[in-house]
Amino acid sequence: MPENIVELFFSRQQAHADKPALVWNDEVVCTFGELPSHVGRYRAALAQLGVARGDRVMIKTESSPAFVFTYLAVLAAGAIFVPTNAAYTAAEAALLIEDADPVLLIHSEKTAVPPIGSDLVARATLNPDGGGSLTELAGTLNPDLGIEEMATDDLAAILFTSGTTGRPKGAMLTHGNLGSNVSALHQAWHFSSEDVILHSLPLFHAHGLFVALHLGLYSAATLRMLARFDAAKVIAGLSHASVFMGVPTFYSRLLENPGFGRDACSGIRLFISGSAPLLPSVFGAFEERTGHRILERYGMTETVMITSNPYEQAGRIAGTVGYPLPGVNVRIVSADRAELPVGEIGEIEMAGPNLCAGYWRRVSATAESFYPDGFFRTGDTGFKDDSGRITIAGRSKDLIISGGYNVYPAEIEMLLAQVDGVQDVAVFGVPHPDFGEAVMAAVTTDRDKFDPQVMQTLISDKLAKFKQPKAVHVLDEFPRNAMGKILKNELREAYRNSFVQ
Ligand code: MCA
Ligand code: AMP
Repeated sequence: MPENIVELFFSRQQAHADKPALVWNDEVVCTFGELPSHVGRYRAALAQLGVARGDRVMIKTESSPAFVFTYLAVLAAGAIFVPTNAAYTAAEAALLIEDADPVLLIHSEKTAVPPIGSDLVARATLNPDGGGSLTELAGTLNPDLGIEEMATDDLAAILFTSGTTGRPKGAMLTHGNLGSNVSALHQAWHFSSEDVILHSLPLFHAHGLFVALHLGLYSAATLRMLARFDAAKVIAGLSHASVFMGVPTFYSRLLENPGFGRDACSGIRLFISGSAPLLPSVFGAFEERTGHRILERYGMTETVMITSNPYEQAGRIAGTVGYPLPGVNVRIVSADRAELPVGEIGEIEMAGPNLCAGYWRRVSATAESFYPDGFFRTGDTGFKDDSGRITIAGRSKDLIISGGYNVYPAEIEMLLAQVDGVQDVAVFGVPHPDFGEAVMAAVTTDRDKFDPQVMQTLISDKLAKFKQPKAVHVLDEFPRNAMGKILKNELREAYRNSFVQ
């Protein structure tokens, strides 16, 4: 089996040369036979821009077919792909640039990037319509069809995640991690070249990149791509597709459309949900409306996919995340890492060929989560039933998942604490009907010095929209335990009905 996953994809696509590979705005962009030369042109452009094996290439742009070509070109060159959310502010991006130390930053003209001169990174533009300096350069060059030979443990990508201390950490994913996971998913979810995947997830996160995109490329299944999730476009696109996947918000938004039902889903064999808990009420309403039981799975950026509900519809149970994927080992452990009996809630640990190689340039953070025995602390809690089926019970890490995006309270707390007059701050999640959880903040202040407008300006300047608190409450005092620690659970309870009944 080829180790460079680009070679793996291309070798599996060879027998399907005439089949559409990417469809964008209802138009075929290229067939699988044409895909390597598109990728080769971008590979040649990257070489001209100085990208060599082992270099990091950061991308901060919205989804497009050119994003896919660039991604594959970076990996074909043996370089390391570092995607970041296009919605991040320039301040957020600057932190990641400093950490990832890329040789090249590829960004769209509409996304925020730090001013030129603030770093030594070369830059190229790539816009959602496919235009920009990278595509212009690629268009002038002959394709470089070479694919670097890689070993299983060579890095393919670094994805930033889990800033529990306020600063994001880069999960280092290898070609072996990505190849093993897509092969397990292909098998578990019965993918074939007959499939057409309706893809509306952002490409800069693991779900859109390593699950949805990879399954299409590995299976030689057509990817019908949308620029972003839009319920009306998804409903129209479902009639041309066989598989759809997304975060729970996608499903609750589909259900908001009264006309959405069995007719729209007649060609679909599989709906998949993940990245955040799928409420049993949404699972039930979706089944009632469409006849489909959504298949819920569980994963992380550091591990790609870990568990999945069974493929057979009857085996999919609401509120559970199913069984470990082939080759993956999951344990439920106590605080001293002893394996717990059936039914007892503990921390979820996993091990397997999908577990990333650690956090980029973070030796102590790596040591905290990656044990010498090969297991990884997920920071999620859960339990197993007597068949081994896993249910997630909560999180031991302080994390809010809003619309499938992770928000780390520590990062926002550190920012709000900088505002003049703020004495103490707590950021927490409360239930939200659309995003699952919403970000909420509470502060105590010295009222003579505190100006809410100053705080609002800082929030808007420094934080991407999805991280911005939906409300900031000014309190006289915080609920605290005997040690003086703020009791976030009490705050969550106090504000639990802010957005839901
Ligand atoms: C947008 N807004 C949000 C979010 N998205 N606020 C909180 N949480 C969000 N996720 C803001 C907008 O800026 C806007 O603010 C207002 O909310 C409404 O925007 P709207 O147009 O409705 O939003 P949208 O552009 O339609 O985006 C919603 C979305 C998007 C489609 C659900 O957030 C999305 O694509 N989420 C998917 C994330 C994902 O791929 N996660 C996978 C991570 P205003 O009104 O003030 O302007 S990978 C992972 O988790 C692991 C590996 C796994 O298991 O998969
Ligand atoms: P990320 O850092 O974006 O990769 O997010 C990973 C986290 O998303 C996991 O540690 C879980 O807390 C959460 N997650 C992913 N899938 C599910 C799911 N099906 N149910 C509940 N939580 C999930």
